[in-house]
Amino acid sequence: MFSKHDYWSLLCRGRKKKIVTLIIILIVLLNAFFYVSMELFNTINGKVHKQQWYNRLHFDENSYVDKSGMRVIVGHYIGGNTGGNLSDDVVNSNNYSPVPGAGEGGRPVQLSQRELIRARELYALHSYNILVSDKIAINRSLPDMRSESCKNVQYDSENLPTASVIIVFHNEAWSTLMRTVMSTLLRSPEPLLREVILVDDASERRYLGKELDDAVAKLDKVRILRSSNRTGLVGARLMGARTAIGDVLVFLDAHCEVTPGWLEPLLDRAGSDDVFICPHIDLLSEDTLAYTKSIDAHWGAFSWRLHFRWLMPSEEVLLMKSKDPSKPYPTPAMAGGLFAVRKSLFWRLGGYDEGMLIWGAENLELSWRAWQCGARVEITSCSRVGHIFRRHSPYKYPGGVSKVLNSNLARAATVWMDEWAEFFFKFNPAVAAIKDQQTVADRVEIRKNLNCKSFKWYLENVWPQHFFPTEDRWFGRIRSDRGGCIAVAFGTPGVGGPADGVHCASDLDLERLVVYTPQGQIMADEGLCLEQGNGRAVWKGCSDNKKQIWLQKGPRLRTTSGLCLTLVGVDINKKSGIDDPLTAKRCRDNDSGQIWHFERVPWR
Ligand code: LR7
Ligand code: MN
Repeated sequence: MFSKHDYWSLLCRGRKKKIVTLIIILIVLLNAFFYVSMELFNTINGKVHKQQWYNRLHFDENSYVDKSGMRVIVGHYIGGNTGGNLSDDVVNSNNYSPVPGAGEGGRPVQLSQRELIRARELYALHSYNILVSDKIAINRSLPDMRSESCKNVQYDSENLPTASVIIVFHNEAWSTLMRTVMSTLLRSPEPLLREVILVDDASERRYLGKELDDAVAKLDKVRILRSSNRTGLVGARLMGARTAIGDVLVFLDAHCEVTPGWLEPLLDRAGSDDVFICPHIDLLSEDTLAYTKSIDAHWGAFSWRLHFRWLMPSEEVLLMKSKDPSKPYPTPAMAGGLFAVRKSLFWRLGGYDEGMLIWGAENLELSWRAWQCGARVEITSCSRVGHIFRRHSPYKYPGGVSKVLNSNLARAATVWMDEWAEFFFKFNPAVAAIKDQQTVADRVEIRKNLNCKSFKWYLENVWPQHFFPTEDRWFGRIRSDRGGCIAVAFGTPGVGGPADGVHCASDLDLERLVVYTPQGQIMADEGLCLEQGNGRAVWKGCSDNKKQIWLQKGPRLRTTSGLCLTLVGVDINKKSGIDDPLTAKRCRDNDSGQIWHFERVPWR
């Protein structure tokens, strides 16, 4: 018999033996290396894949949350595709199947790799993760989101007005819609909730027909109205409002979840009959449906192109909030979907502009009308409602997105904005082109009959921090003697971006034009001001900061400490000054980078 050793000795001896052993060890090592790298590759690849999916869902150059968390920007809608390559059966069936515990307490729901792929295929249907929504019970629990000071407020519940909650929808997901309804039923004090009115804006999905009727029939206080033609959210809300029997109309989007104590602060304030009161809108993640607190200090306003924006509120409001966080505070504009108003006030001020189609601009119109005609728009942090914010519109816009949006914007601007309507039209030719097709005589009549104030009054009194041009603000292009202009570079993601010399472009290019205030602020669209940073100048949210003051001394712009705004020449061969950094430097006699030409552009 051979021992192990003999066997080896038979095969090879001496040096040969050593070489074979080495080769075997090498093969084993190589194998291990290969295995480890394959694993690594798979993990990384898996991660990249996941991240790409996530990024694709989130990326939208018109909307972002600032890194500092100070400012949330809500973009205009870009029409998504409505799930064109999904089968009829998939589009029309309700796949609600709650998994015990999923999403309870507002926690996120995570999917397996396989489910993620499916979720991605289905995403276009609703522009949120329907697979996740279908796993979460329609009566899931949510945490009490109120601050301590809000919890301590005692409401005179006996004497609060009653609510008609109006929820309009077009092709909404069953689980999301029902969760909006159930959360309302579960978290509204019984005597205060008169009814929940669902208004179906001509949905095409099968599960929103009889199946929904049957579900609603089992619920006390809930009824459903159906519009036979697609009227848009304004038409649908009006349809609901006309039949409402409660004292206060409370509007909600069809993908909301209300939290404990949400209704009382709204009814308490709406009772006063001169205010449109909005809840604090929290976020329901479109990917995981996690309930996430949104930034505490925000109010609603709009950009030069009339895109709705969340901005930092005024110092005054911040101070008021810090003194008493439970006190409702004013906002120049509302987001539009979630608010309460006494029914009598809603109708007295002219309801809604029925000429507004499908989606958009009705929130600005209503906000301007409220303020200019003697009412107010406010937000109460004590009423917390979650809303799924979608980055793309999942439904169709008959006539085309831009046509619909532009005509709504044209109507709102024409009726309420006075001189600033001319500003808006001048720089938005596509809107100007269709403005004369709008018949707004009845809306102008309402403005006259209610004796409403001017837009100038609105800007000066409701939103004095605004960044629009005015009679006493210079407007135009500030061009460096070296060639570049002072403007936010294209693609700079808003707040905190470094400031460079930018291509000057044409008179109609809003992105290249700035407001120069008598105080010395250089303001661009989106409320960005040129600020001297540490070393470089940056674009920052406009504020009272002294570093945002640039005083005009002849052709120079000087900081309060006497430095000169300079377009620094990095490359001496480059004459244009484009992409060169802006900064404040010691003033010099012969630096062309410190010489600025003010080219006025009429703003209307
Ligand atoms: O043709 C339509 N018919 C409808 O019934 C189009 C829409 N709708 C319904 C729709 O199903 C939904 O329930 O109207 C509701 C609002 O539509 P969304 O959810 O597509 O709008 P949004 O949430 O993106 O847009 C905001 O701005 C809109 C401007 O027209 C409306 O005012 C929305 O109500 C408003 N939503 C909010 O304010 C929620 C908070 C946003 C934030 C942050
Ligand atoms: Mn919505």
